[in-house]
Amino acid sequence: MKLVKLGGSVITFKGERKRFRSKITEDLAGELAPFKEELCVVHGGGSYGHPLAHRYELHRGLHRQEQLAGFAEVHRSMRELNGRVLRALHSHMIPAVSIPPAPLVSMEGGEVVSFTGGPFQRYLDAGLVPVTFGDVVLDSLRGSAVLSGDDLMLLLARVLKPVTTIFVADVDGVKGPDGTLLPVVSSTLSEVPLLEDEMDVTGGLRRKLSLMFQMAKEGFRCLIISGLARGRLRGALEGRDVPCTEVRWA
Ligand code: IP8
Repeated sequence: MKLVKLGGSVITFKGERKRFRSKITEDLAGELAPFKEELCVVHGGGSYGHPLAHRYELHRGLHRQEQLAGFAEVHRSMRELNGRVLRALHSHMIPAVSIPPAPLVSMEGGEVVSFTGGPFQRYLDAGLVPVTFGDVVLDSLRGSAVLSGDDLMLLLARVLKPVTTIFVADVDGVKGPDGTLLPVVSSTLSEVPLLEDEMDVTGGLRRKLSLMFQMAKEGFRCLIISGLARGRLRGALEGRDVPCTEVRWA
């Protein structure tokens, strides 16, 4: 089975307020379509999630009454984005069904402490394509936390045991200091050049990579590819050599 994350920077225009990249997402859905019998999709928040969650400081916990309205608004915005992703998948005859993550995840101090993955396997067994997404969730210590799509990739990989996990980004992969694409990034590499985005409420590229290293450590093949270059997602899913970065443990 294949586990694919459509990054928020690919399916939305990240610098703008709630702008969906419909053409790109539909093209990506077309590339996913041949694999619909063995597919689970996760998507990020992009401009539908991060700026709002940041504005209400939901990644820092619930401390003020007005944050409740913010919590509800971020969730609604993520549901809106999720509806658009579903529509793109449906336009390519992928039987995609939304499984919102919040009721299935318990968080404590910003860390996931339990995850119920059974529903995902049941949907897959029924021939459907489960689609889930990063969202605001309750946190037993802080009140609220932001669960990222990357966290979900690790949690789902443990349950679904995918052959390949693909992170679709708006860049070709990880670049070295001279700007060339690194075909492999290993956990022993001490200095990976990282660009941080201060609006990112789920830890940016640093946290993303550490989750990927964890996935690689647990034996999952983990690729970062560009969703803006046509055919790469399909090529990677077919097991062909495409420009990408593979994240490896050690
Ligand atoms: O873009 C974050 O998911 P991510 C979701 O995968 C929200 O980190 C609500 C910001």
